[in-house]
Amino acid sequence: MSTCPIIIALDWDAFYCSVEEHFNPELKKIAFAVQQKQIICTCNYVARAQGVKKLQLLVDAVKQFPDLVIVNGEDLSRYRDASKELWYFVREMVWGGKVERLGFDELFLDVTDMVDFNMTLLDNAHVAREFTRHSPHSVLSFFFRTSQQDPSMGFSCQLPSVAGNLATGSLPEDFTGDNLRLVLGSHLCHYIRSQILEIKGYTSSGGVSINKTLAKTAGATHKPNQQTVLFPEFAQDFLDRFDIGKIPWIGHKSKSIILDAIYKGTDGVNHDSDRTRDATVFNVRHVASKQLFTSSLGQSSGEKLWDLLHGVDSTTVQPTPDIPTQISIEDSFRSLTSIIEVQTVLRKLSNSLLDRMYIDLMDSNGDWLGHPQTARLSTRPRSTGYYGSRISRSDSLPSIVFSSSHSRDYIVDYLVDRCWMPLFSKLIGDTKTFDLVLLNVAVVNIDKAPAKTSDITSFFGKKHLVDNHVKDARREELVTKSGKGVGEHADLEPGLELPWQEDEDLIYEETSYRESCVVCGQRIMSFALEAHMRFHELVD
Ligand code: DCP
Ligand code: MG
Ligand code: MG
Repeated sequence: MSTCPIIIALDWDAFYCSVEEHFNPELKKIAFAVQQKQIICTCNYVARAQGVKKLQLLVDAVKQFPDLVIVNGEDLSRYRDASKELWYFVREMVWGGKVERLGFDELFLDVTDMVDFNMTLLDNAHVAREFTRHSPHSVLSFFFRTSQQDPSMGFSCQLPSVAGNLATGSLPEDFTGDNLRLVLGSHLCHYIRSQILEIKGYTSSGGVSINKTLAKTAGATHKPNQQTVLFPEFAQDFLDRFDIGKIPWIGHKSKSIILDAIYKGTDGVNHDSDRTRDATVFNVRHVASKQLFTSSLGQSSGEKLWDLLHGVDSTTVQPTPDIPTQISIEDSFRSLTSIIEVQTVLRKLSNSLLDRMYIDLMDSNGDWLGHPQTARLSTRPRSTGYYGSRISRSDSLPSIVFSSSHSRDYIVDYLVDRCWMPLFSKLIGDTKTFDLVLLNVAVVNIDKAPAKTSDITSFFGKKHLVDNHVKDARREELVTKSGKGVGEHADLEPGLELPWQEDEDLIYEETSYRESCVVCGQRIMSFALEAHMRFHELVD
């Protein structure tokens, strides 16, 4: 009996552009790009056909494409709202709501139950007799049921034909068992994507396979408005041709660690330039070993990454909760050295944090859906570099943030003066001088609110008196062995760019989440940094 999961990965096409087009359909016909600070964070497919690239510097794009229309995308609220709406819509279609959000524009759907229920409806004798022969006469019209209760709900499809592209261009010999389940998954993926387009007006690219990594990787191969199925027997061949940096969750940092470990000579020196290092999955699998991975990346990260290169990913789809587990906002700098600068940044970050709390934690009646208990401030000293460890301190979150009777400015000042600055003093210790490259403010430990919570004083009366943040009661020292704070995934070993968590942050990070490129100094959204570094690899 087959047991492997059937996973669909969805990624909205040119997402920010699609949202803009939704509000202004005229844009559909023209080449346009969405700008955030000095970068084009995305562009529509009309623009891509002309050669405009995602993550191009604005100045270059405008010079190269003088007719390109630029839309300002600094305000993320519309994208966030659309992302949520699409997520809720998809969740309704998936049994048990097994849908995990990754960033704003990606979803993982575990449709195993839906597929297996429909497998039980298939005439097994027919399947066993006909579907192994590849006979054109063996086509079966099948009604895929999307409801267990209502037999009229569903859609028709032809079996064993596959809906969408094949990741390796080849069809399996055998269309029974897991392969047939994947075929059913491909039809379901097609149906879900069609519903999204018909009812919500958004196109997406989909991948269907037996785990999240394979589904996501497959889905990225045919875009826009297409889908791709990857059968397990072809998974290794499929992965082998990618650069390891293209495999989801293997970031720039992990890639360099792996390549350094492979190409380091016996004298401990790298003799090969980046360009001559063969970074294909095929090569890395053959010249490296699991032992080399674990010794360079740590036991757990090494094993996980080694498994990913072999198509093995046992992480399950974790349905995303309605309210986030934490909200964090950050900004990065070349060098932050004065208290005045720190205060200015903290004021700006506090404003963004409050915006985000209102959007993500408050319902349309103004009632709080979740109550963060803890405020956390993190930083990264310049001495540890742009990829260095963060250090964090945290304390109770002043309940004034939930107040509707104080002005925004008052709340922001209160937070800066009485929450963040005391935490900052603890962070930098006795030293009078500091040089920082990052500041992050976060609210964590978010409790789900009881049904009716508009009376904040009754809810917070016991735990969160307005002034309780200054109390010195048992403050956790949050710097751990690895230098990361609690909530910063302190238990992780270096190397694994922990995708799920990092991207969970992504959902809740603000536009200001930028880092400076160590090569050219440009300020780039941190999740774009890796792509940007690839750009350097190509041109330098
Ligand atoms: N985004 C961003 N900065 C980045 C990457 C993405 O601001 N470095 C934003 C803009 C994108 C959205 O996130 O619209 C989704 O990112 P994708 O990488 O999925 O890109 P698109 O959806 O725009 O295009 P595609 O059709 O290639 O998926
Ligand atoms: Mg996308
Ligand atoms: Mg995406």
